[in-house]
Amino acid sequence: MQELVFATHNEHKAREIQAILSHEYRILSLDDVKYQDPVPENENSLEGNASQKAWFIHHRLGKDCFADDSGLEVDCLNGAPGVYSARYADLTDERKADEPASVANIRKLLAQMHGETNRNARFRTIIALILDGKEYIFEGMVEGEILEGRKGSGGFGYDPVFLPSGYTDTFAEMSLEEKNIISHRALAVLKLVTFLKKYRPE
Ligand code: ITT
Repeated sequence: MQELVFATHNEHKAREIQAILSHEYRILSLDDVKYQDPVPENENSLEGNASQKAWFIHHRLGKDCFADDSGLEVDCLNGAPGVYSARYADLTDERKADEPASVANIRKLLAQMHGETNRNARFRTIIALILDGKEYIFEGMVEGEILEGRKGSGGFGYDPVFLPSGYTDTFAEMSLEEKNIISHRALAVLKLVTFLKKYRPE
């Protein structure tokens, strides 16, 4: 069975993809291959980060691999927080001691958007795959809008303020199964999996 390293320390993400690809590929997380060091992620776009992480691990381990990066892009903020979604509040020191990042990030986002009528936004995921020395990019996207306050207690990150287009529930009000049908991450993974299932080396 062909092995594919997923350049993440997040076991949960790795196991999810393994479940879909169980017969064709063996997915190894960085912990599976005993790679403990951080993976650099200092580009200024999702594409740049996913690509940087995938090539970095490929060069370190000499193996086929893939990496992902995701973010929330808000139109009236010119695409922010985007690639900085995980540390949006930290960028401007707006996180109180002991406060979870997501609480501070949402507070900052709502303050930045106060009074804005154009609340269009999207979540985007990029996956970069290095296979037989070549790079392939997959994108997943979900359009929606940012509410004026939080709704729901599930999910993570910006889920309580993100209402996907055509739905009445925020991501934080959906079950994981419901979110996984329409989410940016699920759509990018589906494209990766479809590609891998059809792939034949030249
Ligand atoms: P890694 O350890 O895998 O890098 P991460 O938390 O950085 O995990 P991502 O790169 O997938 O996760 O996403 C970056 C940030 O974008 C994440 O911390 C959230 O703030 C936000 N985000 C991404 N996907 C999201 C989702 O489905 N719901 C809510 N927020 C999300």
